[in-house]
Amino acid sequence: MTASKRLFGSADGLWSGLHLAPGSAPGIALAPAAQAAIVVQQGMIQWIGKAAELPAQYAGLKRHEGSGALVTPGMVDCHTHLVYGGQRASEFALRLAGASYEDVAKAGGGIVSSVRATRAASEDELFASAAARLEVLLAEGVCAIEIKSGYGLALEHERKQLRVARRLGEAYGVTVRTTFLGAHALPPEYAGRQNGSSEYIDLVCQEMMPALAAEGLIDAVDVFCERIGFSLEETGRVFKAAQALKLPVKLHAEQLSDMGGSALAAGHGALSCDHIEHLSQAGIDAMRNSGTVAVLLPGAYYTLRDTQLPPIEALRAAGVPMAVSTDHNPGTSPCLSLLLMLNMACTLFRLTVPEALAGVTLHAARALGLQDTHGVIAVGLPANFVLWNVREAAELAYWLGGKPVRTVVRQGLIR
Ligand code: DI6
Ligand code: FE
Repeated sequence: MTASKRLFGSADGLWSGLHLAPGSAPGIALAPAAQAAIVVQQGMIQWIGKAAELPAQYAGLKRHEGSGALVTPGMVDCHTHLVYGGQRASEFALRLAGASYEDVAKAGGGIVSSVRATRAASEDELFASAAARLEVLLAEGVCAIEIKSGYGLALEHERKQLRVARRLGEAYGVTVRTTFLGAHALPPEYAGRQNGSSEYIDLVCQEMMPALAAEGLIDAVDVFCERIGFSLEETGRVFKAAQALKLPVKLHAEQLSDMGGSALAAGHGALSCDHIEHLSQAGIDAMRNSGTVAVLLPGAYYTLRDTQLPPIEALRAAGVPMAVSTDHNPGTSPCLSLLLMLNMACTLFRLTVPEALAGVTLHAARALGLQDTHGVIAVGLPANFVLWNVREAAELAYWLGGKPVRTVVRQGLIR
């Protein structure tokens, strides 16, 4: 895949002939058949409502004809590891032959093999490969994306990844939230040392995080809290260091086992706990009390052929907001389609279509702390919305491999 260049036009004007997907514009309830309109001025949403109630002052604006398209907020992909060197198709083959994810990791493959390839790549090489992947996500209507580090595992290489993430945001006019995941895996040079894990966590907390935060490269901090990652105690140390720098936290929690990470994260006011297949009721209660978003990652569940479903019914009963994301990464979710995740969230995890749609818009925005600017269509927000060639919202989750996007408006431009 290679990156390509395109020219964009302004989205300013009157967008007419639209159908509003349910839940897309808070406070605006239209009958399914009612035509909606959106007014964009200087890249911002100026008005949205029933076309028949359009204020006269907007009637003469340049018109963008929707021709009955369904409109949703711009999609938000709230958990990705988009920037890395190489790829890991060979591991896919090993797993087909019976090896587990943990087997592959213990044998020196897994995350550490992406670390080798990421360290070996230049910043420009990482930019080019990630840009090509980003373009695929953007073409499906993604308007905001989280990008984690965690394949560098040394200051200069984590910096390189985060710088690429920032550059992608600027080059593509897409909102990028960077997450420092220095505590993703033990770097090879620390493996086999007596206190290697603890010493590496010291490096993460005392050197890497403060330096990268000072360079403005970190929007949030994450840890892989797992048997093959870092312990609860080490996770707590990383969170403490993040809080000292006033950085919000999130967590790869309870993916392969119940480590109690979600309750710890919730206790630190985490934005989100992600994966959570093995989440306990105590974890759910803690997340509800802290307003932490549950990020569901069906692509990893599917790729690993996991059989432990996240506790969807209990999360729903507790009122914990559920987001859905690609978890794009070269090991467990080489997925470049948020729409496919919408389908899998419904088919595999039994979310309803409105829940899944809120999961890739409203709740995904909240998982990134972007709830005031993304995830809904509302007056005063930057114009981020998608016109779809479908009649009803359920089609967005229903078609497998369809190409339903008609037009993407991102940061006030038609893409
Ligand atoms: N959980 C995941 O799903 C990814 N990282 C993590 O902590 C997998 C990363 C990889 O295998 O490269
Ligand atoms: Fe992940």
